[in-house]
Amino acid sequence: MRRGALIAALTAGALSLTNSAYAAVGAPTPRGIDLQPAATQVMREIHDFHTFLLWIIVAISVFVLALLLWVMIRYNKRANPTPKKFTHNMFVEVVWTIVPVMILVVIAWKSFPLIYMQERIPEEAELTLKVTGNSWFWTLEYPDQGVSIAANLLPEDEARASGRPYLLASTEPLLVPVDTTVRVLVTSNDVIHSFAMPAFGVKEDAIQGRVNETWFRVDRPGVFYGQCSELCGVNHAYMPVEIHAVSRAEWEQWVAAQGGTIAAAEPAPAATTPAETPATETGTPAATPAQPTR
Ligand SMILES: [Cu+2]
Repeated sequence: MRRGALIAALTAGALSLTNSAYAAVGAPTPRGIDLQPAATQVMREIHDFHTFLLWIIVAISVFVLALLLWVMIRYNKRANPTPKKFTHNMFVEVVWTIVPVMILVVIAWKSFPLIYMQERIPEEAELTLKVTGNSWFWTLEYPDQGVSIAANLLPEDEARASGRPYLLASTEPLLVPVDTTVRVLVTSNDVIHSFAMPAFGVKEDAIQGRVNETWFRVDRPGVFYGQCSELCGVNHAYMPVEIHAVSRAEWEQWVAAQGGTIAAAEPAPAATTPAETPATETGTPAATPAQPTR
């Protein structure tokens, strides 16, 4: 299916859910070779870093190819019948040690800040999303709003009937508000899973007994798909994540429809991140009351 048709089909399916005008779709496309279009600043930076690495790889590959061709042509048996017998060259050895080290330092210089950016939750995080991996579905919760949904694989016949992508669509899409910094807490009820949303630049392991943290801030409405990205067992391929980014008003309507409550504006949380959220560790999300402070 071409991207345009895919967007149309997905939008039609999504429209019936939330009446939103979806502008974007984050999903794999047939014969696609590039990364998915970015929906967050982190993913844009990942795109840039990817392009930066690609040019370094191209330059090294072209250089090595040129050296090989030069040796094959200039120093073959016919062109160079009596080869020299030396075995060391101090200058060349120093160069081929120093230059790769410098290339690695440049790559590290670019990549370390990006890793830091991905893992450091901004202090102004406005919303907390708790993600729990189960064999084999996701529990997605907004603890402060008292909303919890279980996202299972949408059966194939239902997916085909509604024009949504089988293996990516879930029974209950999660809604997130656009232009909102969302703190994501990731854990597991059983084996190790991984919560991955390519368009957001998010991939975080879900580990039982641990809470891993990451964040995203979606900057445009759309339908975005991810999958479990850690081999977790027989149904690993059947635990998709479907996230709809919508306006704040639509998100609030959805929260209310789920039986949740929007607390008054949260005070900006301190830099301390919630290392302890044991209340829902068992995966049976208690009807958490709104927690105005954190
Ligand atoms: Cu999994």
